[in-house]
Amino acid sequence: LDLEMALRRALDQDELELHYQPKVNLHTGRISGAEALLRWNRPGHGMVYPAEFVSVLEETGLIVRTGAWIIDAACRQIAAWLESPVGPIHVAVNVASRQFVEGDLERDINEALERHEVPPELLELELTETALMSNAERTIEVLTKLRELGIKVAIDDFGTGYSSLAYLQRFPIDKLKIDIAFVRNITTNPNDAAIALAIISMAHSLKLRVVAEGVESRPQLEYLRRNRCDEVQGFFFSRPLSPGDMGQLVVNGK
Ligand code: G
Ligand code: G
Ligand code: MN
Ligand code: NA
Repeated sequence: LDLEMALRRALDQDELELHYQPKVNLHTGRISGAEALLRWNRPGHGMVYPAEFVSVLEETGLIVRTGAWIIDAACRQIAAWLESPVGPIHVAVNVASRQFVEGDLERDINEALERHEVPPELLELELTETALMSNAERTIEVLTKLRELGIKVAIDDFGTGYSSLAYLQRFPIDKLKIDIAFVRNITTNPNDAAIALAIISMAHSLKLRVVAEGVESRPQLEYLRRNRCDEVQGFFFSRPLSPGDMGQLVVNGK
């Protein structure tokens, strides 16, 4: 309850921030975009990470208001980069299922894109399988409209949920993100490797792109590259960065 009150205050007082973890395109070797990750700069506590408060946002429904703030903040940042030497950056935001059901995600996104004059192609949404399944009809309806605008959709933490191949192809999506659990031991555990390879193969046969998250070492990266994974994200390349550091990394790589 204390945490809920503190989070309401955080929203009112502008204590939330987004950090950005780069994704690298394995075909070009260049930064292809970034995932926006929520941070709470809580007075007296320093930087607080989502593991400590996202569940409270979700349980209290505050995630709907926070989600709208996240989309607006991401679009504001895309616009700032566009007008700077950094240039166009694809930004992925995490979306919770309650945003589809209780919020008006389509309106929030349209307003943010217009307010900041952001091309929809630069915005990507990450949803978990659980979020997709919890209200499939409504989710498909909203995602279909958003994709008509040019927004990209990725399934996050893929492989940990219950999506069958048949189910997956009903959803209007562009990408799968292989869950960190299968990436962690990809070069040492044949079962994890088999799952990762199956996801890559399945994704490509459905014309979807594949991102691996949690890549921490060169052997993991090389294994994924050899096996035709399209993009990687993880500590090997970079931790989540402040907007300033993210922009600097892109500019230095040009
Ligand atoms: O940044 P970090 O690795 O600590 O994030 C931990 C978890 O919190 C991730 O699994 C991520 O999906 C979730 N998370 C981070 N930022 C957001 C956000 O903006 N919205 C939602 N719904 N979840 C987020
Ligand atoms: O949306 P999601 O929960 O998947 O967010 C990604 C989470 O994974 C963030 O909390 C981020 O800090 C974390 N993360 C990103 N890269 C790595 C990595 O290479 N190793 C580990 N252990 N965690 C990572
Ligand atoms: Mn994510
Ligand atoms: Na994830």
